This record gives sequence, C-alpha cells and structure tokens, in this order.
Amino acid sequence: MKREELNLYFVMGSSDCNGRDPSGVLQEAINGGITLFQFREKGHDAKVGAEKKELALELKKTCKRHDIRFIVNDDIDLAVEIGADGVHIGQEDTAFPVAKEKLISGMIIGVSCHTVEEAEAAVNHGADYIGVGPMYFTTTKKDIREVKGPEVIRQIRNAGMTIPIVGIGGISVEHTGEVLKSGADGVAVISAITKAGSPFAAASEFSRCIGK
Ligand code: TZP
Ligand code: MG
Repeated sequence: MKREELNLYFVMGSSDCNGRDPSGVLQEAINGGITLFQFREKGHDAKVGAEKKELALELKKTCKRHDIRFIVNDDIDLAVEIGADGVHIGQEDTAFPVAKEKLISGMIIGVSCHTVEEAEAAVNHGADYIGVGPMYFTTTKKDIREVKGPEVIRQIRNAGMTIPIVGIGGISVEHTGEVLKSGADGVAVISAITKAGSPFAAASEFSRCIGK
C-alpha cells in the first residue's frame, strides 16, 4: 500500500456514532478528506451476524464510491466474505499466519503494535502497515495498553523499520503534528471525528493539519 493512504485513517463502528447513522458519519468523514476506513464494530450494542454484515456492505459501498479502501477489524471471515480490501488484527486476535492463510492474495493486513518487539514481529510476518498506540489516553477502547505516546514510534523508526505506521489512541487535531513528527505516516482516529458536532468539519481540520 502507499503510505499516504494512512494519512487520515478513520476507524468506526455503529456504537461510536452516538446514535447517528454510521453511513452519514462515514460520508461526512469522506467529504472531509479521510484516506482510509476501518469498520470496527465493537462495544455495547455492537451488531453481529446478518446485521453486522449488512452494515459492513453499506459502508463498503460508500467507500468504494469514493475510492477509499475498506478494512475490517478482526473479523477475517467477514472481510473475505464481503470482499473487503483488508483486515486489521490486534495482538490478541487471530495469529498473523492464520489470518494470511484465510485472506485472498493482495488483501491488506494491518497489525496493532505497542512495542518495538511487536513491530519487528509484524514486519517479519509481512504486515502491510502497523497501528501503534495508544498514543494518548482514550476511553473509546476499554482494554488499552499503557499510554507511551509518540515515543514508541520514534523507537520503531530508530530501530530502522520503514513499514508504514499510523498512530492511534486519543488523537485530536492538536496532537497530530507531534504524532507525525515522531515518524508516523498518519493518524487513526475514532472519537475525534465520530463525536464531533460536525464529522465533516473535524475530518477537514485533520486533513488541513496533515497538509497532504
Ligand atoms: N486501539 C488503540 S486506542 C484505540 C484503538 C482502537 C481507540 C482509538 O479511539 P479514539 O477515540 O480515537 O481514541
Ligand atoms: Mg482487535
């Protein structure tokens, strides 16, 4: 993948949207300039089964219309079934080789990493990009690891790794410069866009700040 695709990575599921229609929120975020989308259907009242698939298909269609690639969090079977562009897996999710085996060749695999060692393992497995976090404190994900800030990204770069990196966790427009300066190619954001009065305005501000 082109590293620019990670510039503004929007991550979202229905329970992030404060009762708003996820398709509408995604459409606004796209209009505001996001460069990649991840469907992460988690938390209280997360949809499952047929309802989850239906929402995934709807959001994928919106992405497709705007040439934004559509990544599925964790659910490899769903990703394959609906022809997603890739998956994102955490350290506690399906092991990389198992995920790789199930995916169609060419699909993107992103991996969440919290340390230099985890980043090295992801690079060795052949991950397309890594998500590093939590950069800052967040209440969006309940089981977060220790907050180490952009320093971890700096350490990963100092260890010589050139893999595309996106920072995640508690990132607001104000933090974006600091995350990019540490060596990230972009920022991954949930609440700063989904909980904004205007997701369009929020995404536009991030885009302006990233300046690409
Ligand atoms: N992984 C690490 S922190 C996080 C995930 C999925 C949540 C990011 O959400 P927010 O609202 O941008 O802090
Ligand atoms: Mg996960």
